[in-house]
Parts: sequence; C-alpha cells; structure tokens
Amino acid sequence: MAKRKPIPEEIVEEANEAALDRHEKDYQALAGILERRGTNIEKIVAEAMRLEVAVPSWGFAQGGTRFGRFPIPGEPRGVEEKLQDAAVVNQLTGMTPRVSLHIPWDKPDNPRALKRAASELGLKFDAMNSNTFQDQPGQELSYKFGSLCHTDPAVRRQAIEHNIECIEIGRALGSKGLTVWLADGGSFPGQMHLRRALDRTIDSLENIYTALPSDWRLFIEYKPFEPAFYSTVIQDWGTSWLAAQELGPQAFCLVDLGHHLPNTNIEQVVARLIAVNRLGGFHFNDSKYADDDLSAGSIKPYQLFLVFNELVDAQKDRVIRKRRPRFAPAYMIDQSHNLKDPIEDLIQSATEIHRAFVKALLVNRKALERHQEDNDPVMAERTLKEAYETDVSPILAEARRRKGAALDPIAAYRSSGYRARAAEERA
Ligand code: AFD
Ligand code: MN
Ligand code: MN
Repeated sequence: MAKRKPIPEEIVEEANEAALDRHEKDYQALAGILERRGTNIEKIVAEAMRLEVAVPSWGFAQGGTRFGRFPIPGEPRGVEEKLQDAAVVNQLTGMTPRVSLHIPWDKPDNPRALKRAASELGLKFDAMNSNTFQDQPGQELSYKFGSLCHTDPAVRRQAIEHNIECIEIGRALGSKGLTVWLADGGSFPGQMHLRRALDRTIDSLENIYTALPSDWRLFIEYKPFEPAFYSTVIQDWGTSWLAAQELGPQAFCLVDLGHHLPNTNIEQVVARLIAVNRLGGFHFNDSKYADDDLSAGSIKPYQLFLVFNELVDAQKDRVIRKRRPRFAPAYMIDQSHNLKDPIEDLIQSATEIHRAFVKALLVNRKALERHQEDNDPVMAERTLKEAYETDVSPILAEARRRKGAALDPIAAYRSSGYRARAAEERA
C-alpha cells in the first residue's frame, strides 16, 4: 500500500526545485574540497543515507518544566496524531522512520491497529519506554519511594508487571527493545540502604529480563540525579554496566547525553562501553547545565561530534565488527520541546545528529592513528578539527534529496502550512 504522505509531495518538490541550483553548486564545491583530501564524496553520501534515528512519541507535544507548560495550537491529542507528526519529520528528513513509545503516556488501545496506522505512514516502532517514575490514576501501590528498588515486594512486583506489559505491547507493535529508566533513589543521606537498594533493583530487572523475547534488547538507562537529589540507584554507566553484567547478553547500557554530571567526558564513557560490548544506544539531546533535554547539537556540537568519532572508529574496527552480540547501537532522540515547534525541534535535532555523524566519517583515521602513535597532539587535533570544521550541509542535503526528502526540511515544513492545518483540525 502506498505510504500516506502528511505533506503533499508537490510542496516538497517545489521547495526542492527552488533550492536545487544552489545545492548543486555547493555540492560540487564540497566534492572538490574532499577530492583534494583523497575522499570520494559519493562514498560519504552513501553512508550518510544509512543513518536512522528514532523519535520519541512524547516529544510531539509541547514540553514543559515543573514551572509550567505553554501549549501551542495544533498539538497532537493522542498517539495517532503523534504518528502523523512523526511522519512529517520522516518525510522531510528521510532519516526518522521509527517511533519510540512511552507507556502509559502513549499506550495504544489497540496495538495492532496502531501498527497498521504507523505502517500506512511509513513508520515502525523502536524501543518501548516504561514509566515507573510517576503514579498513574488508579494505580494500586505508589512509586513515591521507588519502584524496582522498593522495600515492599508488592510495589516491585507491580513495577515488574508494568515493564512486562510494555514488552507485550511492544511485541504487538514490532518493537525489539525496552528502555528502563528508573527515578528510583533517595534525597537524603540514610534514606536508603545504598547496597540493598541496588540488589533489589537488579533482582527486579532479572524478572523483566526473563520475559524478554530472544531477539530483544534491554536498555538500562542511567542518570546521576533528578528527581532523586542525593542518590539515584542506577546513577552512572558503571552501575548500568554492573546490572547488565548480572542480567546477561541481551542487556545493554543506554547513554542519555543529558544524564551525566557537568564536564563528564561522555565520549570516553562511550569508548568504555564499546570496549566491554555493552553500548546499547543513545538518547540524544543537549544541555548546558543538567538533563535540560534541549535540541541535539544546539549547545555542545563538538561533544556530539566526538561521540560520533568514537562510534565511527568502532564501526570501522574489524575486531569490533566481528563481535557477538553485533555492535549496533540504537539511536533515539529524547528531548523536551518547551519552546520550539516540536516538529521543527525534531527536524533540527535529527539534522544535527546527521551532521555530527557525517563529520566523523570525514576523519582521516589512518593519519589520526599515526599521530596518536607518534604522540603528536597538534597533528592529532588538527586531523579531528579538519573533519569537524568541514561544512557537510551539502552532503546532508544530497542524502535527503536522494531519499526523496527535503533539501531544506525547515523551509519545506514552513511552506506546507502543516501546523496551521493541524491547529484547525485538532481545535
Ligand atoms: C527522562 C529519561 C527517560 C525517560 C524520558 C521521558 O531520560 O529516558 O523515558 O525522559 O520521560 O528524562
Ligand atoms: Mn532518556
Ligand atoms: Mn532524560
């Protein structure tokens, strides 16, 4: 069945037509620059076309903070309309064909019907996200003092069953992963027994792990603080790794870029998790101070590039390519779109993730390795910077064009009038 396009294709084609001449000139100019470096732009475009990033279902509503939320006209009223908005991002960027669902926020009444609706829009589902960081209406037992770590086995059982329900819903949707992020923790010294709380958490995770289908992955997400302000049970990559080790080969660590203390060397964390073959994937976003959930690449684009430098280095490493389980980190966006139109925020974020990836592809790895072996920090840094400072916009646009997407997704979106129509239809 032909996939339903949320924006009339002629609008995208017109926008592309208007931008094509300039794009072709820019593309040829970049091809010349790369050729003089011994790089074939066609090979880079081919790799650029393969990058895909999942979008968060919860990201399509206007986000907010504990101080308030400022809704915009035309926000999606339910998960079906969130899929329509997700299809806009995918149509214009060509790189976000999967949606990561949050349960119960976006729990479908009929998962199979939702899978059909997604398929008609050209979408599939990525990892499921459980939620035991809030009490839901009618919930029997409270998570106020934790969920999988709770001292009361009945609360732990309730949280385990919620995660197993997420797996069941995900199986009906064709998902192959479950991300568990726990707010579990304490806000005062002495509140929790630090060792026993982790023991209980791992024991609960083992119950969830047992329910995992054999072709699924369990992503254990870590975060140092918030909402717990003294000790979060799974607070860093080390504890996430410890838990994954206890569980088994289908358990991996989930790196949310906003889930690190200030000045953490995140690209080094990524290198460590690659080394132990437990890098499950990412929640991409950006931040200035904490888990700010800002647009990826909007604050620290060089850090995002350095993360992708580790990922591309690993993908090109024969030893790592032969590993089992296969090195295949899942890329997801996890942001809170408090100010920008969520669709534009996700278009921008996907584009900046694409940009960091393509720049990392341009790193001359042989030269970098030689300078590292020679202990030559100047030349090593110059090699990284040569790639980072290359304007790869023409490659991103060409990859989008070849995939039938927009040369300039924001311009195409704005000329489509989609948000105004949604405001009328969803009033
Ligand atoms: C949170 C955590 C976790 C959660 C998401 C949505 O990163 O990934 O699923 O945001 O609440 O900050
Ligand atoms: Mn996250
Ligand atoms: Mn987060």
